[in-house]
Amino acid sequence: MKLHHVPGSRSCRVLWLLEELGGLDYEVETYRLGDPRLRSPEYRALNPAGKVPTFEDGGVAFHESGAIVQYLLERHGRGRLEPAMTSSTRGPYLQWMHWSEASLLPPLGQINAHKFVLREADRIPAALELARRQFARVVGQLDQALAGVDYLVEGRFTAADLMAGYGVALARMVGELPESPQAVHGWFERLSRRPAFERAFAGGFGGA
Ligand SMILES: N[C@@H](CCC(=O)N[C@@H](CS)C(=O)NCC(=O)O)C(=O)O
Repeated sequence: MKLHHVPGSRSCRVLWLLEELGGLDYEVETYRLGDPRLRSPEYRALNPAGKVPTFEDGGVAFHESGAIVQYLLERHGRGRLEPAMTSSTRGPYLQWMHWSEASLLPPLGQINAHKFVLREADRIPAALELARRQFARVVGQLDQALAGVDYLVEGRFTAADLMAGYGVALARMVGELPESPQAVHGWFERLSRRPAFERAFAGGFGGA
């Protein structure tokens, strides 16, 4: 198995899970943000978007962090880190898995775009403020879900926490996590104390 990885990027979700599962034999190819190798024809053949993560296993390459997480759990999870298929918590678990990429990350992506990714001439201050308001709303949804509980589903750490936890980790890395959602802060402290989390995020943000 091989993970194509940029430190601090969504490939941290995959690295974090590989480390949580433990005992797996895998290789990591590390790039930096904006690395020209991600634009090469060889890499585009693996992932036409030229993004990370990309994952290779058994001669097959695929991408999308959530799909890779699901695949690894199906192959190597042995029932760990997710509710059983027949459990009543399976629906909420899948909801948070997908919410993490479909609802939490887009406003944060817009914040980053208008703060430092786009060329200065293309950055729009009003778009940055709008994205900040949208991000505060989705973080508020997470905070509501975490009120009075330690984790998103079944009161235990699952891959749903890992998927959403990456979004909060990224927001902190770029200084954009709102201060008010107290349950989110407590939950994130619990996540960040996990040894697998520490290993996955040890490379900082953006690579060399
Ligand atoms: N939905 C995709 C998003 C992948 C993505 O946007 N990756 C970013 C890093 S977090 C990337 O590779 N950006 C580099 C670029 O766009 O050039 C996933 O969850 O894997």
